[in-house]
Amino acid sequence: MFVDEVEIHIAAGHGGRGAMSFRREKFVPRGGPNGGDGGPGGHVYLVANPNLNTLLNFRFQKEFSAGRGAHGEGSNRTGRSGNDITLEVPVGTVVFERQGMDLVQVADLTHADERVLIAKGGLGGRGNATFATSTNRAPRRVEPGLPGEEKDLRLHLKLLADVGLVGYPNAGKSTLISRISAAKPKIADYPFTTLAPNLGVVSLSDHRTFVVADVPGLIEGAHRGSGLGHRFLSHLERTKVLVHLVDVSSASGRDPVDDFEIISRELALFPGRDASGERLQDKPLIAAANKIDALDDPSRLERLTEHLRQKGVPLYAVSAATGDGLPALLEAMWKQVNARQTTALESRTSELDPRTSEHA
Ligand SMILES: Nc1nc2c(ncn2[C@@H]2O[C@H](COP(=O)(O)OP(=O)(O)OP(=O)(O)O)[C@@H](O)[C@H]2O)c(=O)[nH]1
Ligand SMILES: [Mg+2]
Repeated sequence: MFVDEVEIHIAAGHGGRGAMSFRREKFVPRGGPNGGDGGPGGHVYLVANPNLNTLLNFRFQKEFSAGRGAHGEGSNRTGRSGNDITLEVPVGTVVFERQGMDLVQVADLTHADERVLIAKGGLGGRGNATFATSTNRAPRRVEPGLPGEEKDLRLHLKLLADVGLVGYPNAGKSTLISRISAAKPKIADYPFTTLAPNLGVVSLSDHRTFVVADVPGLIEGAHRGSGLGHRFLSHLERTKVLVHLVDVSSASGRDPVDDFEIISRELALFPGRDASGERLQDKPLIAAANKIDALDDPSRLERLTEHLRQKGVPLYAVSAATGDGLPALLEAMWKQVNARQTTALESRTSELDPRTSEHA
């Protein structure tokens, strides 16, 4: 089951108390203080596991605590440290912390095996040995351990893909991803076959690879919650390019130009933005006229071609079923993905390079 939003409570461990103790040895009448420090409490970590693709586990368990630090002991023994705990989340998990009425983003795990310290354990208290001075050789002072951090977190999985496939249900999105990658999503001749996003890796010649996401189909009124609504579009927020699949066979019973316009409107009404403030409708768009193997009425494709020419949207005629036209579509996807990778890299290097700074 695909779960992309959960709320959990985490608690790091309390530090142990410092010990009050005095040396007791035969024939030594008044031994000095030897109470050790309390051990520190365990931390809570999050780590991105590339083999996970859902937050499902957090449906069943929502409370997590790291171990307490043990109390200090005599003979200057420091208490044992509390055990750390590490919670595994899928790559693409964004972490928010509830702070009063606000949710504040505190982490974004975008790389495999990325690890963040999310709640710190409390320090152990000092034992009485630490407080001995030349004037107070028998201190009776110890410190309690400090509490560990506790947090209410909301985990939101936003898949990381380069290309997002959008379109009406039944347009052939899952067929396409199964054809161009190793993904094996369910494919069937009825709407809303796909109920959760699928990711697939596309490999082209010369070690060129990119990740494609297939999300459940959209219908008119998705922004008001019709069909599966906008719910899964947040998984496209971080894509670089959108590919809009339009069924041009007559079997859809709809007009391809209307389909294109209706879905484009729904995309424009999606309020989500990526980290740079970009909305779905601002992303580069490629259109694909699908099912040309079943194109019984060529005028349907001609009208769509003319409509998109006027709008300046590139269109590729393909058949996800037979593979016709797919090499050109994949090259077009790669070109856009690569162009945006380069721009992202350039802007990052110019931030770092003092020569390109305005103040230089
Ligand atoms: N003739 C033909 N049929 C296709 C083609 N692509 C997909 N289909 C058929 O169209 C139907 C729907 O395909 P899917 O890939 O499940 O469509 P989808 O867009 O993923 O649909 P949802 O998951 O419901 O949004 C299936 O019966 C496919 O076999 C194509 O290029 N030609
Ligand atoms: Mg599907």
